[in-house]
Amino acid sequence: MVQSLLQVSSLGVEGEGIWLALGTVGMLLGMVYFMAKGWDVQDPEQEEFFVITILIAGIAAASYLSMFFGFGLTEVELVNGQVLDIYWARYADWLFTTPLLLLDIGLLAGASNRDMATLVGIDAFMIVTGLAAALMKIPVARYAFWTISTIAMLFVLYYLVVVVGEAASDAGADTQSTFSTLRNIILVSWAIYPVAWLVGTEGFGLVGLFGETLIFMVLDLFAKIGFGFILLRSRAIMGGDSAPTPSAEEATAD
Ligand SMILES: *C/C=C(C)/C=C/C=C(C)/C=C/C1=C(C)CCCC1(C)C
Repeated sequence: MVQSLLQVSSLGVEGEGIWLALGTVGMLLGMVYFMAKGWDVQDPEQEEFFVITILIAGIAAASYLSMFFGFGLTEVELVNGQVLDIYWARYADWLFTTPLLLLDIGLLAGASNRDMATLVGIDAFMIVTGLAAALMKIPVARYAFWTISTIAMLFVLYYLVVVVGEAASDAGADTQSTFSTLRNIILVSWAIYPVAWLVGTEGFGLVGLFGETLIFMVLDLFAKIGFGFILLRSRAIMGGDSAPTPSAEEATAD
């Protein structure tokens, strides 16, 4: 049923394919912009931020394109007989892109390898338990895993603010200000994901697949392309943060 509808319309189960197409285009545009901007970057440390951020957009573009073609969509039949359409490909995307986003901000802040490993570990646990929540057949189990995943997310956000924030406080003024902007983007956008899951088809179903796909598309673009745009245009990356005096900052502004 799901497959044949997709073949006929290519627009998904509820027409959400339009948002998947827009998501694909948005990620590709972001990726091309980051590639163009990073084309003649020579400094290996700068290059690292470009490679990571281009990779984030590329992985998300591939994931959106695959979902647009109906790959990565599965049906979960609950014990009460209800059938849910779940795009599991999102979780495969997030398993790689959320650690890469944390790597970007961790490198910016100058966090230690040990702190980064902890952060990425909890983050991966959050995504895997989120996938488990989406695939469980027993409703109580779904909400139990949602709760576990959300607790892991709170740890990730806490760690980002306190531990990574502590590392950033030793950096120059440009780095500190870019760090707080990016940290706030993560705090605001990431916290909406579990809410979208809960009100969407995986949870209470207050919003259908059409609306849920739209919400995730906007969140994904903001959390990845918006994030990358601010990071890769920042003076912290592009302007050289070694001279934090106001006059020197003005002289190096692009
Ligand atoms: C680019 C993609 C990003 C930034 C995705 C972030 C995703 C999350 C923060 C997801 C969190 C979830 C929970 C905390 C509870 C269970 C459901 C999830 C996986 C949506």
